[in-house]
Amino acid sequence: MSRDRPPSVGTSEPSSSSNGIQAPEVGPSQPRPSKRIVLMGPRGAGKTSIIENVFHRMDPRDTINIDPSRKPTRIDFSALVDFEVWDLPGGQTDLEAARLAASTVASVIYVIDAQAQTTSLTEVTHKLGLAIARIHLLNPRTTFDIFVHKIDGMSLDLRSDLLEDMRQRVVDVLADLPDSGELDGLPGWDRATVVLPTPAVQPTSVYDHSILEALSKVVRKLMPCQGPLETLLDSLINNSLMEKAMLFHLPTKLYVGSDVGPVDAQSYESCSHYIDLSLDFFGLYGQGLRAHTRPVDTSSRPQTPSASRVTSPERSSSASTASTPARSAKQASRTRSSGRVRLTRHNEPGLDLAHWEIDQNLCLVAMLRPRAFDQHFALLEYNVDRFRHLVLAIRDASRVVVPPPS
Ligand SMILES: Nc1nc2c(ncn2[C@@H]2O[C@H](COP(=O)(O)OP(=O)(O)O)[C@@H](O)[C@H]2O)c(=O)[nH]1
Ligand SMILES: [Mg+2]
Repeated sequence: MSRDRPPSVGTSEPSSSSNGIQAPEVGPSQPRPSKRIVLMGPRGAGKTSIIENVFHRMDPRDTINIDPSRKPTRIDFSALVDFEVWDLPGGQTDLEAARLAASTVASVIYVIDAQAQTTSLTEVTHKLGLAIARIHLLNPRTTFDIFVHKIDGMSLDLRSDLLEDMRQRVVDVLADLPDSGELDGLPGWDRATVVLPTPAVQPTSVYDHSILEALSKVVRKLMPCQGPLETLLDSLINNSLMEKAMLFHLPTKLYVGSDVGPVDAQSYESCSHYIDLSLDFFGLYGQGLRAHTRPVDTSSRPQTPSASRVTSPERSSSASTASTPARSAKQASRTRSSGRVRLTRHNEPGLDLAHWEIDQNLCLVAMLRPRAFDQHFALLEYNVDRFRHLVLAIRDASRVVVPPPS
């Protein structure tokens, strides 16, 4: 797959706005190698299915036809930071054997088949404990996540029991390893000083949003710009009558940023469904994913409240009463697309969901209070325009200019 763009270098710095959204402190731009994420775990756990489903939008039902992986494969994508995602063939946990220097691996995701026999889970957990310990000794900065995969079809109770069981198994294995003697002789191992990391355990399935939520968390952990981004999103919602704002990587629907409030599964699903709806809608008109780079029709006006259940996504426009912010919004909306839907319940206006293109891969999705769009349209567009400029400055400051050592 090649959805990523060639790396580019940016030098622009975030600037401050006079309308509430302030530029956060962002360090000087530095060349950075891609963040390397490695998926490992037993054969048949679902690693390649995850890659195919998330990055190639393969229907989960088609993953049944995926051939067993024979060699490591890599996918690149860019979302503020550039990432490489590696899929190791079944059972391989030795990074060196995969020609990946541990020092270059930012994150390891260990995928476990939740539907596997309990006896096999014991063996798998032991193997993953050893892999975590070995990699940690080589690179203490590597983050670890365990995806307890294929949780679809399980009741909520069963899921939480399984997760708790897995967490306990991992904690036990990592606690027992130092006494087992299996780490003795490994470079860097010192019982007195080394503390083995406890990985995050997340439930996943390619049949629902859980895989995207879990992968989003991994990706966000690796983004040094999370702090400034969160500050910006927080400032945006506080100044723009928004309930929630999230920054999405459009090709995958991974979210790479959120305001400081929690991201519950329902908010994520609402935003994710909204993205699908918008893409389908624009797709109807032959624009598909690239709809987001087409010029916007500035002739339409914001819609008035409607009793319909879902208002069709509309192209954004600037308000006709052109204040300074409105003029700025108008300029921006000539080249960037946006849209919204209104959710109504029992004929009462509920939240509005809206999106604004940030760049060809990134999209801001927000939940807005009722009537925010109709009564404060110019302010909203102005603030989003400021937000966009600052996010693009963050993106440019995070760009890769040096290829990762291999
Ligand atoms: N039920 C279920 N099956 C899955 C899921 N993900 C993958 N699978 C199935 O697991 C099998 C092995 O998947 P594959 O990606 O080849 O595993 P890998 O060896 O770890 O790369 C395939 O038959 C997939 O259809 C999932 O989330 N739920
Ligand atoms: Mg595979």
